[in-house]
This record gives sequence, C-alpha cells and structure tokens, in this order.
Amino acid sequence: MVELSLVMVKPHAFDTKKLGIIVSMLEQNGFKIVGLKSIKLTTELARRFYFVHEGKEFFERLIKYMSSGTIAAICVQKENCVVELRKLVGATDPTKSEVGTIRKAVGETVEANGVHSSDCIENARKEIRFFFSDIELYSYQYLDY
Ligand code: IDP
Ligand code: MG
Repeated sequence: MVELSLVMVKPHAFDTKKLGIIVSMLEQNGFKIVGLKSIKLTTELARRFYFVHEGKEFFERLIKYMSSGTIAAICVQKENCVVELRKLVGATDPTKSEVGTIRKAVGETVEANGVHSSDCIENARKEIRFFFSDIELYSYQYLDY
C-alpha cells in the first residue's frame, strides 16, 4: 500500500549542512518528497511533538535539544513507506546503525541521531498534520500509480 511518513531532520544535522545528503538518500531509495519545510520548534511545539516520551528520563533534554536550532520536516511517499523509512533511517543509536542507513551517515549520538521518523501509520498521519496543511503537500499519486 502506498503510504506517507514523516522525517524530521534534527538541529545538529541541519546546522552541519546534512539536509542535502538526507534528501538525496531518501530520493535514491525511492521515497518521493511530497512536503518539505524548515522551522525552529519552540519548547511548547517540541513537547507536543514528543508527548509520547513525556516522563522518560531523557525527555527534558530531548525537548531542549529539539528546540535549540532549525529542523526540517519532510513528508515522504512510498509503497510500505512507514516500515521502509524506519529501515533506511536505522537504529536509534547511530553506533548500532547499519552502513547505508541515514543515522549511520549523519548521526552523532543517541540524541543527535540525525533524523526522526514516524513509527506507525497512525503516528505518521498525526505527525504529517502537525507540520503540514493540505496545500503544502503535493501528491504524486496521479503521476506514478
Ligand atoms: P526513535 O527516534 O528511533 O523512534 P525513540 O525511542 O522514539 O527512538 O526516541 C525518540 C528520540 O529520543 C530518539 O531519536 C533519541 O534522539 C532520543 N532518545 C531515545 N532514547 C534516548 C536515551 O536513552 N538517551 C537520550 N536520548 C534518547
Ligand atoms: Mg520514535
């Protein structure tokens, strides 16, 4: 099934000019870019985005980090997109990510691991809606399917 998912380029990856590499890896692996924007999250927005992790010991640090600089939100489309994207992104800890994954290529630490990706279809929908309105999403549906 053709699905959409969300990639968020984390602050250090954006600051160290890894946006191009990340977009390129997505495109070369068959993901179509259907939405892209860069913004700086406030702590309030970061809390809303990561609310499922509220209460965990790393939560406050994560919120501080995610609101510390510019991020990019990228909506991608592909067959079986959510699972395929998680594979391309790799393990949470970049030192445990396989060669060929985005986190292996641009991740530095567990926190500054390059990108976020949605973990299921329902969360992908919510996360895409968190960043994008209808007119900001271009569907390739009529070109390719
Ligand atoms: P995921 O990004 O691979 O889905 P999650 O468990 O959903 O991993 O955690 C969300 C984010 O929180 C991770 O990408 C990572 O940046 C951060 N994080 C997760 N676990 C830890 C930890 O043990 N220490 C510091 N940061 C963590
Ligand atoms: Mg997650």
